Amino acid sequence: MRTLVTAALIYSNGEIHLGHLRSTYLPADVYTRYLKSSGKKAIYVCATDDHGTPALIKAEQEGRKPEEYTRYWHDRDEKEFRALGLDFDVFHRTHSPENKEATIQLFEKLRENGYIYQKEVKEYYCEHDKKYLADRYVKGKCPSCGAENQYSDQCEKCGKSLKVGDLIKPRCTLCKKEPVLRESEHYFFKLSAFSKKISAWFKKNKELQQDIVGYVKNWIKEGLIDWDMSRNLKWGFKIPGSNQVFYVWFDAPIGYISSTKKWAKENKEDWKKWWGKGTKIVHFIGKDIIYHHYLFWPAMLMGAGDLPLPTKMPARGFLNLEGQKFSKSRGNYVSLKEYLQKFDPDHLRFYMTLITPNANTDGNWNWKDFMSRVNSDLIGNVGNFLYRTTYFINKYFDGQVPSFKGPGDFVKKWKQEYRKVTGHMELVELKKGLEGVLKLSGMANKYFQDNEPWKLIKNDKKKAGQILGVCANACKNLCSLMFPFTPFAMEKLSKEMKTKIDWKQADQFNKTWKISKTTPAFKKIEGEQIKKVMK
Ligand code: B3M
Ligand code: ZN
Repeated sequence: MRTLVTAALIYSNGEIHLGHLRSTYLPADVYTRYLKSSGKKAIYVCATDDHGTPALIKAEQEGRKPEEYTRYWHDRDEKEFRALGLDFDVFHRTHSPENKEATIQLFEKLRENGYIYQKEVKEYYCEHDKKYLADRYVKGKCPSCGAENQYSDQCEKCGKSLKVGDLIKPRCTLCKKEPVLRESEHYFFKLSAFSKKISAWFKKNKELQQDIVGYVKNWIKEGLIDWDMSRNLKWGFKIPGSNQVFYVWFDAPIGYISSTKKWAKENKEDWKKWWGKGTKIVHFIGKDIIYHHYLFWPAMLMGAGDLPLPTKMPARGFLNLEGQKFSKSRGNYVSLKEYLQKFDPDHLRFYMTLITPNANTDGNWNWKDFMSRVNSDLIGNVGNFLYRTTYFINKYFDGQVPSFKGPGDFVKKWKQEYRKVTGHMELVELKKGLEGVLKLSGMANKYFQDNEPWKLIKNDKKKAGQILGVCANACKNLCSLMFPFTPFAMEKLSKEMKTKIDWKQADQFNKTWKISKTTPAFKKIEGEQIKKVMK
């Protein structure tokens, strides 16, 4: 069995902030690292989403070409993501030859299979700017929930996908004047033809997030509307035989496939195996793009006929900062770049996982809570145990892990909890998984504390060795179990301890070996650092 993990493709038109990481990029990485460290075949595929109007508008404002503008963000995003330890197997872009080819192929297939048709539609046109105004060139009030300042293709407040003419009091975002409606011929994808098939798939695939399936079913009940998938724009892939380009949401998910192709070519793999039988496809997404992933995307795949459907699509909610929405203009905002200049990537990964359940509820980043969880749970619990055990072995046993027997009880309890943790990880319950690992570390600390090896060392070195042998194995195991969450520290520690990261072996207590000097795995966060960032 193979697993292909993706995270929603990030728009290449601005900085990554902490909110992006919570719903998608970090959990996808933790999950893939878990799979790989368990010896499973898995890849983590991501890319930038380059088309669409925001990138074009911003590039125009800065007097740059959209190709070049989006490339800048692609390169910068990749660098910052990797600095957080996101270990993509490929980080490609949707504005690529591979994606162009895959998009046109899929479009042609859908057309052959009768799912594409052309229809006259009204389009916003600005008589002042002499321009057709696609999607984000127009803002107004959402007809569904009443939120002001929403773009014409989707309401960010209620998630509803909108069509031209839906917005109340539309405005051109360039000149703020009211646009007129003009007729123009667009391409449509027959989403309405897939209601039954998608419903049947929901029934069959129990691995999909059930609360979400529940309300997507309601959307289906309300009736699916065919999808306008072409635009009068100069940026995007040209539709064969037309002057229009594909709507960004058409070629974006195809980026999952084309990025896999790119990876396969460079790694001498067969991409079809990764998009075929025997592969589980897991898309991590934010709650604002459920419509696109639970409806558009499976319909596109079904319509093409020969591509596998997603197995899981974990969708998580947004992140608030100190109880308020992220907002650059209001200053309630932390970019990933700024975070990385001031703090440790592992600390973010640890805290973010703890505040992110496997659900589409929102979460909150609180700097004081961040400091206290890192200092007490990560360092006080895990770091402390790892360091004092290895320190003792170096000091009193010259780094040689003493041989030992048992102890049955402790190992039995460890194995039980370990099985639970593994079960959580399989179900993408990463927060529960990490909490379970913390429980294991707490158990190990208690074992150390209750047996007082620092006292034994003076008059019963053999017994002290017995305790420390168990603890050393617990360290080896914790190192594997913490690896998906805090990979930088665990990679360093596994080198110092001379152990291998291997999730499958992380319930085994049967090793003696020689370790070398260790350094504390984590560095404490100081109150001063937090004060500074809270301004
Ligand atoms: N770029 C929107 C988002 O990141 C979009 C995702 C595309 S996934 C194919 O929320
Ligand atoms: Zn205008």
